[in-house]
Amino acid sequence: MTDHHQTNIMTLTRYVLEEQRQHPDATGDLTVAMNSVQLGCKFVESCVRKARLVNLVGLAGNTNVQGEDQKKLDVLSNEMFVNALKASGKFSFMVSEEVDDIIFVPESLRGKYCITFDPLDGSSNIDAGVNVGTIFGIWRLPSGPRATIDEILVPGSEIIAGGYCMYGSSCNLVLTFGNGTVEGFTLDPAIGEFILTHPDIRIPPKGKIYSVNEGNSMYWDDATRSYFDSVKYPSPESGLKPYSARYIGSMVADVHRTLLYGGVFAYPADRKSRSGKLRILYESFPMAFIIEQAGGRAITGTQRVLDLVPTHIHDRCPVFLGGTEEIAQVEAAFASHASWV
Ligand code: P6P
Repeated sequence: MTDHHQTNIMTLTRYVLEEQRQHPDATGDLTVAMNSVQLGCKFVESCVRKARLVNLVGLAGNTNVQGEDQKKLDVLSNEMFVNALKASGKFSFMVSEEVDDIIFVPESLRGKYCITFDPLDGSSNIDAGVNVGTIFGIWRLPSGPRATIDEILVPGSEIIAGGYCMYGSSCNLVLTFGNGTVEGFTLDPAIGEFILTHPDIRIPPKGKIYSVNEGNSMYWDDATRSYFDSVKYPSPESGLKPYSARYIGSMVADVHRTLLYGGVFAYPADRKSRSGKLRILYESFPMAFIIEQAGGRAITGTQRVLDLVPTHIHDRCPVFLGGTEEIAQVEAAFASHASWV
């Protein structure tokens, strides 16, 4: 029987179902949960795509917990995700970058998972048409629907699913369930399905690109400065060429390029932000999980990001993520130079 590829497509829904079948004790709850995540991403993609047409960009007049101006798309995206995830009946708690406090799901709809998400990360770039994205992480609550909020502030290594959806020239959803593989899907708007286009993504151990906001370099500690100097000004005897600099200022876009091409992405601690800028629960943990499952590493400079335990839902941490050889070089710089981490 000839396998007519175009009639036997691996959609995200089918992939999640097949993943469920790998676990005899699976109840299908995560499958339903992932469908609500998919719905949120498809909705945001359609809004971002037509944002400039229906004037959805521009300030919504209020600010979020980070004190940043909330753009209309932020508000819309957050509401869509909260409603879709609540309606799934698979989550008891949610943490959103756009909401000050923990979002409690009504008793009748509580489930055994907690989800943390940034509904529209990089949104300050929307007006310029730069790629933005949704980042999410899913944790299983030991006490299920009866869980208390202390079950959210656990080591990042407890995460069971992590992913992002990037809204750009195409819509790419990248996901891992911690089974050692990272899968990339592309939305086919004609049928409204995410199709597997990048199976088993592996990050190169070493690349040629560094990605950091050098506008903060005067505030860096010695270790951070020493690391970036080592890739910008390689010693003549090393025979190495300087890395290229690529920084979009939208984490999903910068991490996606790093995942596919290799190199290092960083948001280091600096004198202005001693814990860095990126939020642990819904930026650093999901991205660290993806990079590790793709064969790379993610550290604060001195410790593994996924070993951190946040004390507050909007805590931040410094992040260096990339291929194993890149991160070994970061570690060496932090081992031999003063740092705040
Ligand atoms: P900076 C976007 O606001 C964001 O949270 C991430 O998407 C991005 O990596 C970072 O901030 C950019 O921060 O200070 O370099 O503009």
